[in-house]
Amino acid sequence: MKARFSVIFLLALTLVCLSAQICDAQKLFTNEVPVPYAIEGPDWRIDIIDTLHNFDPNGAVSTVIDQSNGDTMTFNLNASVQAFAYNNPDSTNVPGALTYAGPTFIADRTNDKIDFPITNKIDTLTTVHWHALNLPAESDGGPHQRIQKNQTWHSVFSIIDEVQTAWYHSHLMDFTTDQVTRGMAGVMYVQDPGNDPLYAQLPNEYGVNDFPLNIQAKSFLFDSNNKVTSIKAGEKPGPGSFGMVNGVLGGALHVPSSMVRLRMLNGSTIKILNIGLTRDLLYNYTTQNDSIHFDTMYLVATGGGYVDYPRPFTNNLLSLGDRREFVVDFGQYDHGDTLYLTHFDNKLPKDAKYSKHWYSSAMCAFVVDTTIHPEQPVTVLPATLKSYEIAPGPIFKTREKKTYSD
Ligand SMILES: [Cu+2]
Repeated sequence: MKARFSVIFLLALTLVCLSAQICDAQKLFTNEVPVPYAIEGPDWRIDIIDTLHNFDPNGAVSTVIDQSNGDTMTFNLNASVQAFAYNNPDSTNVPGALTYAGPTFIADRTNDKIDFPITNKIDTLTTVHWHALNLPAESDGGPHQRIQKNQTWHSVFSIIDEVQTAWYHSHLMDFTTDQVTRGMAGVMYVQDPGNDPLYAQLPNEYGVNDFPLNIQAKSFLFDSNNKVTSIKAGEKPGPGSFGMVNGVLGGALHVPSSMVRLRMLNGSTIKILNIGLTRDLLYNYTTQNDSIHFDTMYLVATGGGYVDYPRPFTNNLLSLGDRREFVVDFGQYDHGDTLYLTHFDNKLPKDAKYSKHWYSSAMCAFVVDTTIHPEQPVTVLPATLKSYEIAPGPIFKTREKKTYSD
C-alpha cells in the first residue's frame, strides 16, 4: 500500500500542479508549523506586545494564481512585518518567545480562582476576551474592558466549564478584526485529568500527539516588487490571500505514527473554512477537482465539549471562532508519508457569506515521523464519548424578540 501511495501521490501532485499552473512543490511546506509554548494554570501572567513576525521564514510560499485572469503571480512573503503577540513576561525576549499570537493556556477544571494579570505594552488600547468560558462579566474582557497603554488588567475567574477547547482574542470595539488579524488570538484547553475518564483515552501529550492549530485565512499588502509589507485587516479574497496554521504559511508539522489529536480553531475574522485531510497536494487552486483522495478525521469534540462518539468526517465546516477537535490515525502510515490539511472553498454552503471566491488550498502538511514516541500512544479510540439526552418538554420553533426602550 505504501509504494502505491507514493506513486499515486506523485501522479496527483503532477496533475494538480499542471492544472493549477503552479509548481514549486519542493519548497512548499518547508517551514515548520510552530507549536506555541503552553502555560498551565493557575500562575498565569501575560504581556501584550508589538512584534515583528515572518510568516514564511524559509520562503516556502511564493506563487499563486490570480483568480481573475488565471495568471501566475509571484510574491515574496519571506520578510518581517508588524504583528502582535501575547507572551508570558518571563518568556519575552528568550528563545521560544512568540512573535505572533499567544501561548496555549492549559486550564485545569479543578483549579481554584485565578487572578490573571494582563499588561498592555502596545501603543494602543486593547481587550482580552475569553471566548466560550463562563465567567463573571467583569472578567470577560469584552469591548467595555479596555486596557490602557502600560496598564495591567486583572481578570479573576474560576474554570467551571466542561472539558473543551476554547480560545482568547482581542475584543476591542471597532478594532477586533484588525487586532485579531495581526495576531491577537490564542488557544485555551480546559481539561480535567483527575475526573475525566476520557482524558487518558485520547491523545493528551501537548506538542507530541495533541496540537493546537490556529487556522487563519490571511491577506497581505505588497510593495511594487510584490514583497510583503504588512498584514491586511480582514481577509480579502484574491491574489495575496493565503491560509496559514499557527502563524506560518506553507508549514509542516511532524506527527507520531499513532493517534493524534488536532484541536482546530478557525481564528479568521471573516473566512468560513471547510477543512479536510488529503493525500493530494492542492495549493491555491480555483478549479474543481472531484478526484481528491480524502482521509478520515474523527470528530471527538466541538467548542461545547465532547461529542457522543468519534464521528468520521472527510471534511467539516469551521465557522469564525469555531473549535473542532479531530483525532487522526497516523498509525496507518509510514515514516515520511505526508497528508495535507486542506480548505475546500467549493464545498462551502452557498449561503456562507464572505466565503466565496477564495482559494481552495492546503494550509499545512502533516509528516509522519516514526521517531516521535508519545509516552502513552493511543492506538484505538473509545467507542463512545459522552451521552446526551434531549431535554424534556416542548420545543419552540419561534422566538419572541423583545425590544427595550430607555
Ligand atoms: Cu470570541
